[in-house]
Order: sequence, then C-alpha cells, then structure tokens
Amino acid sequence: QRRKFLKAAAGGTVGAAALAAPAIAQGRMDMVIVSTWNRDFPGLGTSAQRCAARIEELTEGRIAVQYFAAGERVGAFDSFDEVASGNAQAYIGCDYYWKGKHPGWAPFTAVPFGLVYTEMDAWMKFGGGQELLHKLGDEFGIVGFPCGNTGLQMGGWFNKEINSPEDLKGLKMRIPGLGGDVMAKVGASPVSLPGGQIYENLISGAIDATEWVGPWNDYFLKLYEAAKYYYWPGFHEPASQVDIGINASWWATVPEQDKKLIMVACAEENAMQPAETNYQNGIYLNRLINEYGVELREFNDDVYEAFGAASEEVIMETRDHSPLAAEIVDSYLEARKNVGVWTNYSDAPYIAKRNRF
Ligand code: PYR
Repeated sequence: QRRKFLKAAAGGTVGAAALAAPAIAQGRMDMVIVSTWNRDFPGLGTSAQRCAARIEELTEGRIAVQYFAAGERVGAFDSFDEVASGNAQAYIGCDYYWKGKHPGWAPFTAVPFGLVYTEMDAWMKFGGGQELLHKLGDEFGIVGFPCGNTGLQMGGWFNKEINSPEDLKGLKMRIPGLGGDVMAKVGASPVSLPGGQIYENLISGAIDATEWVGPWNDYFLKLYEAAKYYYWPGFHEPASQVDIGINASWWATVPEQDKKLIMVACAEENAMQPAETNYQNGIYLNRLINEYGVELREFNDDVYEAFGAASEEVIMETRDHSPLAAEIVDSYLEARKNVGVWTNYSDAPYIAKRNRF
C-alpha cells in the first residue's frame, strides 16, 4: 500500500478530476492543476488534492478542476513552466523549487533560521508577504497564494552520525532551496530531487542523506528503510509554505466571486495542512522509533553554529541578487525580528516551561 507513493503515478486521473463535470456548460471554466507531489501521498499530496477538490466544491462546479499529481501530466519540477506557458491553469507546490528562475521564490517556502508557521502566516497576511508574492509573480505571469504549510521540518536522514561540521564535508544530500545552499557552504554536495525520487536514490546509495519533511510525510516515503539516524531540530525549513501558482492571464478571466472562492479554498488549506501535520507528526514519530527502530540524534552546538553562519551568508547572497530579491528578504527579516520578539515572549518560553510539569 505505502509503496505506491514511492513511484510517480502514471496514467489517468481520479479524485477531483473524476468529480468534475465536463466543462461544457455555459459559464464553466476548466482549471487544470499540476502538482509537485505524488498522488495520494499522505500529507503534501492529500492536502493538495483536498485543496483542488475544495475549489470545485466552493465554486459549485463553475471551476471544473482536473488535478494531475507529479508525473501524471508533467514532472514535478516542470510544474511552473506548465503554468507560466499557459498549458495548465495552476500548480500546487513549494516555490523554492523555482529558485533557479529567481531566488526571490525561495523565501515563500522557507528560509534557514527563518519564520515558523505562525510567523510565516503573520508575514504573508499582515507583513507584506502576500503583496511581494504578487510582485514577484508579476515577473512570470503567475498569481500566487499560500495553500499549505508543513510546519517545522526534521533535520533529515543520515547513515552516519554528524558530530562536527567536518562530518558534513563531501556528503551528498538531497536538500532543496536555501537549505541546500547552506549545505554547500559547509562542504556538502546538495541535490534537489522531487519527493517521489528520494527513496530510490537513498536506497541505491546515489545520495548519502536526505531531508524530506517530518515524521508523518517521511514515514510514507519509508526513509527509515534507507537511513538509520533521524536528526533534529531542522534549521533549514522552519515552516515550509506550499503555494498555488495560477496563470495570470487565466486568472484575469475568472469572475470576481469565483476568484474569492478560490482564495478561500486556498486559505482554508493553508490552515488545514499544518493542523493535520501537527496532529500526525507525534503519532508517526512514535511509530518510527518504536516500530522501526529509528534513532533520533540532535545536531550539536558546533554543527548548529556552522549552519547558522552559513545561513546568514546565504540569506545575504539571496538579497544581493536584485532589488526585488532585496525587498523580499528585507521584508522577511523584518518579520523575523518583529513577530519573533513576540514569539520569544510567548510560545517559545511557555513551551519550555510547560515541559517542566
Ligand atoms: C521538500 O521538498 O523537501 C519539502 O519540504 C516539501
């Protein structure tokens, strides 16, 4: 059962597509959504499918959604081009996969030592994040909105212990986004692979280590079969936002009311996915440890220091790319400072104290 998530599904579509009435009636619009996740993959995949189905449900079928998982129409990392070119109307995925097109996409997923979910949500809604996502999207003909978040991710799966920054040297690790750039700075060799290709590369030894998400999602990739040590806390993706990216020309033709309903469906999933992930992560962490003998390891202070120094450099290099990248990074860092002050006086110390009782 679980194995099927390890291969990109091929062929026809089910789910939202099967529910869609043919888009022939007057006033109906086809919305083809491609995604970066495998079909039915628990967590990221099921969340994207729920969002797609919800768009159709809230618009009462006026927006007829056909959802294609990774590999069903295009490969995961071809999703952006499929939408920018107008071949599909939207993608659902993590925008840091497009950092090669513009590094400004990366902060809309995650920044090493950056915002946690509640902070990211605050930045997007009240700190200028949404406006900047639109400004960046304008350069590519994409209209983006958040539609999911994994919350804080684990540090990853390793087959050897990481006791000092030296142990990272030469390590071939699957890690996308700015986290990958940090790994390169500390001497590792980062590779960016879609989720559906991680297991086969780790089990074959093509890569030495990987990160994916956290206990719930990682369990279903069976990463415990391919690596022994599960490191925490992650630093590289403190809250990975999932975005929908909509073709701007198509968006312009969507009636105002349906635009609002699409935005509502996305906002709903932006709260649903983190809640569900939060609920499942503890359950699956216990299963990984108790049923599969996974060994947890904590990155020590020396390793964390190295990650921290490299992260500052990566953030500044991202900033240096262009005026728009600088605007995005500055706005993000402003939120890290301002929202972070409150986190430091609220959730963070409270949870540390709660754990004493
Ligand atoms: C990853 O691709 O690593 C995610 O966290 C989604």
